[in-house]
Formats: sequence, C-alpha cells, structure tokens
Amino acid sequence: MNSSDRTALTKLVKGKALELGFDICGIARPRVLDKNKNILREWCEAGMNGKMNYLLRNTEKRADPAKHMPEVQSIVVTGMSYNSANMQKEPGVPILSRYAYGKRYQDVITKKLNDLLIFIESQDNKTEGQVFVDSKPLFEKAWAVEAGLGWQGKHSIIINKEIGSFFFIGVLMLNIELDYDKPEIDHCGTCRLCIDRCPTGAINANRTINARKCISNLTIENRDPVAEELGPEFEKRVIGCDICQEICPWNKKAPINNHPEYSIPEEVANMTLAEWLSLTEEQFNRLFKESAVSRVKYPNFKHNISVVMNS
Ligand code: B12
Repeated sequence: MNSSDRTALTKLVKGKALELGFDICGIARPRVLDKNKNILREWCEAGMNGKMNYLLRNTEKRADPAKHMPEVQSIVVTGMSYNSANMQKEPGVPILSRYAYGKRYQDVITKKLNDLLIFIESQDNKTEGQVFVDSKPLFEKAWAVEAGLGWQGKHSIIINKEIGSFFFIGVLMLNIELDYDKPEIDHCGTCRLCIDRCPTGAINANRTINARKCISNLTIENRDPVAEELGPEFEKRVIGCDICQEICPWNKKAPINNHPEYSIPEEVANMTLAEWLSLTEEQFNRLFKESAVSRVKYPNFKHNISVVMNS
C-alpha cells in the first residue's frame, strides 16, 4: 500500500470506529514493552498483585504483541466512555462503581471491534486481525498510551485530555500498516489528589497500585468476602471503586456519554437502602446478569453489603 492509500485507510478506520460508538481511537506501532514487563514482575514480586497470580503468567506474551500475532503491523486502540448521566439516586445506599452500571464491557467492545475488523477487511481483503478486551495477556493501558489515547495517571488508569478516565480500552491488532499516532505525554504534573484521597492508601508513588489494599480488587477480584474490619474504610463501595477517578480534575470537565450499554437500569438506580438489604438471589441474578456485578457470587455480595454498610 502506498502512503496516500495508507493515510486514506487510516482515516476510514478511525471514522468507522467513531461511527460504531467508540469515543476515541488511535494507532500504535508494535514493539516489545520490556520496561512494562520488568515493572510488572517487580510489582508481583513485592506482592502488590494480591491473589491475581495470573498476572505473572505469560509475561513475555503480555509484553510482545508479535507473540499473539506474528504478522502484526498496527495496533488499533479504542476508548469507550462509561461516564454515564444516570447514577444511583437514593442517598445512603451501597455504592456500585460506574463500570458495573451497564453491560459487561468485554462483551460490548468485543462485538464492536469485530465489526470494525469486518469493515477493514471489506476495504482491504488481505487484512487479518485479533481482538483483545481484557481477554488475553496484553498491557492494554500501555498500548492506549502508545496509540496517543492518554497517559497513565498516578492511580495507574489512562486519562484522556478530552474524555477523562472513565473509559474502557479495546485493542485490535492488524497485519496491515496504518499511520501511527504519537504516544501521549504525562499531564498529572504535581497533582496527587488521587493518592491522598484513596481511603485505604492503595496508590503507590510509581504509577501502580497495591491491589492488597485496593477496594476495587477486594470487592471484585479477590473472590473472598471482604473482612469485617475493613468495612469502615470502604465508604460504602460494594463493587469496584471510583474514588481515585472521581477526585481527578480531568474528570470534572469530561463530557457525559449517552451510551445506552453503560447506563444503570432505572430499577437499580432507584433502589432504597431497605431494598438493597433485602435483595434476594432471584433479584440479584435478574438485575445483574449482564453486568460486572455478576463476577461476585450472591452470598459474597450480600456479605459485602452488610460489611460496608455496618460502618
Ligand atoms: C489486573 C487489573 C485490575 C486489578 C489491578 C489494577 C492495576 N492497576 O493493575 C484491579 C482488580 C485492582 C483493577 C481495578 C480496576 N480496573 Co482493571 N484491569 C486490570 C487488567 C486486567 C491488567 C492491568 C495490569 O496490567 N496490571 C499490572 C500492573 C503492574 O500494571 P499497571 O498498574 O498499569 O503498571 C504499569 C505502570 O506502572 C507502567 N509504568 C510505570 N512507570 C513507568 C515508567 C515507564 C518509563 C514505563 C514505560 C512504564 C511505567 O508499567 C506498569 C506495567 O505496564 C487491565 C486489562 C489489561 N489486560 O490490561 C484492566 C483495566 C486496567 N482495568 C480497568 C478498569 C476500568 C478498572 C477499574 C476502574 C474498575 C473499578 N471501577 O473498580 C479499577 C481501577 C483501580 C485502579 N486504580 O487501578 C480498565 C482501565 C481503563 C483505563 N481508562 O485505563 C482496564 C484497562 C480494562 C479495560 N480493557 O478497559 N483492575
């Protein structure tokens, strides 16, 4: 492909990504992310990964896109905002993190990236691609930085100048060359609001977090029920946590999105404290079957509600 065809196709790919419902899209040049690999290993050796032992498996593959797709030439990275207009309405109820409001992002984004791939194939029939949404070992945040979507904030989440940090990342590797974007630079400066605001002191000074203390990890990934004595620190966060993102100045001016996929169902938004405390297994299964909440089993969810509300 000559350079003007490549530029034209790049424009089409980015335009199609927006048409499919992504808010931002950039393209990274593949390379081996050795620095990230070393930081990950040191982080796990220091026990910062908590019980997420899977993060130490496949570190070579996590750092090298060619180990997933030997013929990779471009890494398309998308961001889809979940900065939803609708929120929980009743005061004093257990707080859901926004990423658990709507449908599982892995399902939503995988479908959209597959549609994007079909579109690119229709433009160039030699195209092959692979989709990644938290499904295979890959440094998704690092690729978002490489593709110019944002920088890694002190809370370790990617922040974009226009849409803030409440967005999910999706990755599409392609065997064709497109025009590459430049990596984004840091815009946190001396701000340390997220570090100081985290109620459990889970944010390290080197753009990583301590998962053993992170409320998000302890309420979702850690599979064990939350320990009784931790309840008072959790500020009613029962599934995931947005405190480090809510305090971030870049999110104060971020636009609200209208993606119906990530909107909280009215029934959940209106639940009162009494309704949360008497939530039955049938209601839990019905209300949260398509949401990230379903990663937690009903008995643990009930236990976590009582622990965080007893504070
Ligand atoms: C494991 C994981 C978690 C764990 C650990 C979080 C973490 N910070 O690692 C837990 C369960 C706690 C978690 C929580 C959340 N997660 Co999560 N999680 C992941 C996952 C699967 C892997 C992240 C990872 O690689 N961690 C390993 C550590 C070591 O990486 P790291 O902290 O980014 O550290 C890097 C930097 O320190 C960097 N670095 C630091 N200094 C320097 C210097 C140089 C020179 C260089 C080159 C690099 C560098 O190198 C390190 C390695 O890359 C990704 C999906 C994916 N496959 O990438 C989603 C992902 C990061 N999660 C996501 C989300 C939305 C969340 C939550 C907001 C959900 C919630 N509301 O509760 C919270 C946020 C908590 C937080 N502050 O991080 C999104 C983030 C989107 C974004 N805009 O960035 C992702 C990308 C999923 C997705 N596809 O959208 N998550």
